[in-house]
Amino acid sequence: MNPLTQIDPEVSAILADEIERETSKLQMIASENFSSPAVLEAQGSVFTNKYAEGYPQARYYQRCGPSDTVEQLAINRAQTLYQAQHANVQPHSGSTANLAAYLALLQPGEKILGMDLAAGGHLTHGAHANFSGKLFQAHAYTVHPETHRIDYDALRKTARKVKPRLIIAGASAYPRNFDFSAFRSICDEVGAYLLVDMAHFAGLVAGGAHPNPVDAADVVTSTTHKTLRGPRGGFILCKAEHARKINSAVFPGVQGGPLMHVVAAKAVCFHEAMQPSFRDYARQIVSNAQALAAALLERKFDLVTGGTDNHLILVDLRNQNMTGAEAAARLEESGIVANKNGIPNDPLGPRVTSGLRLGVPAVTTQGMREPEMAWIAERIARALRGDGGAGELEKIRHEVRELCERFTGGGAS
Ligand code: DSN
Repeated sequence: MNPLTQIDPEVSAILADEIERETSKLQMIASENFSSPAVLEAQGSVFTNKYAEGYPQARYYQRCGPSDTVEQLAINRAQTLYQAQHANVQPHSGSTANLAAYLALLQPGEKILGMDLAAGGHLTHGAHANFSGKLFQAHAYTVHPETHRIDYDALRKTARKVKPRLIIAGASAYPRNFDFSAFRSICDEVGAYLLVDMAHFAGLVAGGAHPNPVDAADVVTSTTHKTLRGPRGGFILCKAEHARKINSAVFPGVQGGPLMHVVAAKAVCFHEAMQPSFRDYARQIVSNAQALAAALLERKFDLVTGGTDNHLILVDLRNQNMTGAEAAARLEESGIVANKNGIPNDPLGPRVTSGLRLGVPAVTTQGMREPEMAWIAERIARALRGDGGAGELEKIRHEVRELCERFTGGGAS
């Protein structure tokens, strides 16, 4: 008997419900994935019990031998995987990684320049409601009004005018690659640090399917649970000259004790990402996203930037007479889980939106390939274009369940 079923049947039943949902619906939220049983085992391990404030060989608690070994292993693996001079694997999340990076490089009140939230940027890149917009003078760059790609000439002009101390490259809903050398040259011209937040595409970088930002950037921040397919958490890579400042900004600057069970799971995730099969996985993510984009374009959907270079697609729903909120609800009813998302210059607010963000990291982990992407595009078209009647959505939901039963490569089972 699983002790949880005896000790807390209520939570046990909720977990069973989550497993059922993860395995019977298509998980197409771009920032989600299925981590492996090995990652889940390390994350659910006895390291949950241990306090290890400090860093390997320099702890504030006794009996940290295994903690030192596992953290050093995670550090070494992260450095090797990304060819980085220094790694800090303690940030609890991408947000705390960004907070620590800012506090390491900047004084409160200094200027930062990040991608506008409304153009696909992230809250921690200077949104007014976030610490990044409250602690720093936040300025934003946006995308070209027609191509919806980053306009590097416009970015250079904005940087010359604003004179930020830090420029951030990275986003939550940008379907194209970043030109890191263009960012570096703009930073050099205006005397700014370059921070690359690779949270979304860290797995693609690890698998060689996206340019590596480590050389161009002063600091790279990331999460481990998106395309990288590890536990929920963050990490930071940087040049050796910033190592001390980054370490002391993470601990004791932003956090207390590291989550050693998550650090152990990060070590496993970096190990998995070093395997040759992970290169195939990363390449397949991009091929799947491009196949899904092509199939949606064939069905007359408008895609922001006209397609994708990475793991995600942003559908502009304005020609479908449907909001992002309606589309996401209809899709969930059909067994396809995605999220509403603002599009550049969205006329609707963030609770409604005119866009739908679709990601393929999780379905690629399950083993789906290009034919399944065309299959999914057809169901998306049926779900969004039909009359939305419960009968049609239920029919699609059954078809989706049958598809999911054939692809059980996910980590949840
Ligand atoms: N909330 C994440 C996403 O869905 O993109 C980013 O942190």
